[in-house]
Amino acid sequence: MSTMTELSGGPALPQERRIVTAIPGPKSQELMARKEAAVASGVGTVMPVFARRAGGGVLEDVDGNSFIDFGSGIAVTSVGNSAEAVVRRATAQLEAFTHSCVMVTPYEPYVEVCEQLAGLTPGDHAKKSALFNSGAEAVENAVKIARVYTKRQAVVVFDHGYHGRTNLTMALTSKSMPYKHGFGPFAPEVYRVPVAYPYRWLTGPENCAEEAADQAIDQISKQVGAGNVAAIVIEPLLGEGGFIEPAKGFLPRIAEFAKTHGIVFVADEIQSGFCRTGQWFACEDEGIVPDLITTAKGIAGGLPLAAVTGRAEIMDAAHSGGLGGTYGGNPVACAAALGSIETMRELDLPARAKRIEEIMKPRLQKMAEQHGVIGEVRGRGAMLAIELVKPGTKEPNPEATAALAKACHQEGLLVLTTGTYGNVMRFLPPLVIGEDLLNEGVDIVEAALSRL
Ligand code: PLZ
Repeated sequence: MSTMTELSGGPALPQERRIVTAIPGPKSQELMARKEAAVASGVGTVMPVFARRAGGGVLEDVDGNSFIDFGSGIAVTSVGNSAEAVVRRATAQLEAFTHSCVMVTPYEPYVEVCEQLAGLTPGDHAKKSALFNSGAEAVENAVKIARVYTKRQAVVVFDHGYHGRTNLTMALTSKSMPYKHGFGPFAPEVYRVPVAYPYRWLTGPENCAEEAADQAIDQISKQVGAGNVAAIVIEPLLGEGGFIEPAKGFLPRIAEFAKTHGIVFVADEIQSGFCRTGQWFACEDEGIVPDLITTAKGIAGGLPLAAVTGRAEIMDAAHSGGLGGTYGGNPVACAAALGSIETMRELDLPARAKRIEEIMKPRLQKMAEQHGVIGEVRGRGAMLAIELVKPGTKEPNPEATAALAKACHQEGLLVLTTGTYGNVMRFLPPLVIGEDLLNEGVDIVEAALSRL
């Protein structure tokens, strides 16, 4: 076993794949029947097994099956589940007090998380933060802050973008099914423009960045009016849209346009942030310094916490009492975040993410050469994906994607799909996963692909 697992500091959970029942096993089936009776049908499930324990690179179910984890609870447990520093700090906080509400009596961990965010996020300007419970709530608040600062209303988002499931963030999210269908009407003053998606750009990838930026800027200028735009919100590496890396040069053009017109440029790094792509934040790869950055997921090792961080003068534009919520920046979640950040620094998790790319990407690329069903391999760090197509075409192949995911699940690999067309298999292992497990997971994908 590689040192990666030893360094994870996780619980004494065997770092192995182990399938001892049919998937799902009898206990999971029993619980699933109870779920179906008691839990609203709208709350879906990717894998029909119930979790019992998780840590390092594995998740164990109630029947004793142990899965290699390539999902991290959707890019959340980057430091591993129940990471030592997260448990230690959160436990101490649980014993001290669980809640006071920062709007009633503040507490140090909240301030310390904001201090950490100021230091870690791109740019050396004065920064401030506000903390919330979920990614969607952070995005909503970024928009509120940008509107009050600019005294403008319009918000620009992109094709294939995902920003959440609340009313405003549904409006910002691109994909109808399952996120928006039947749930309207949606919030007004939201405008969607093209993103530089090289693989699917009509004229090919070569001029994609320039052409997409031209189109986006032209649409904003002509259809909205740059002077009406409060914020441009974009994921530097689009997650739910299909792990799309905007063609190099696109993001800088959009950021420059925002700057020229006094528009607040918001990087939504809820999925791509906190070491996931091999940097602390994905926008660093193109030297982008966003005015505001939204974070969640990886920030707190599994506890619900989210943040908006940005230029002090923008963050301070909201009147006192204008931002908040009962639970935002809960002390236990803040303590967990400090444990998570401590782990990321100590284990140099950006480097781990790069190492994961180094191991996985060439193997995925080799598979793509052998299997026409893989249209493209993409992503950075431990945010990697394969886009599946009908061989010989670029036609999306969601059926093959679903079949591949199911085959992997049966073999003991927890893996997720994504994408506007449901045809992208994404790989989001915990950054502390052992190299043996990582390779074993890729072996499973490879074998399942050959059987497809
Ligand atoms: N912005 C970039 O990735 C959450 C959604 C899973 P919440 N992505 C996973 C699902 O089907 O609900 C996400 C994101 C980006 C915002 C969000 C929203 O974060 O914490 O789920 O509200």
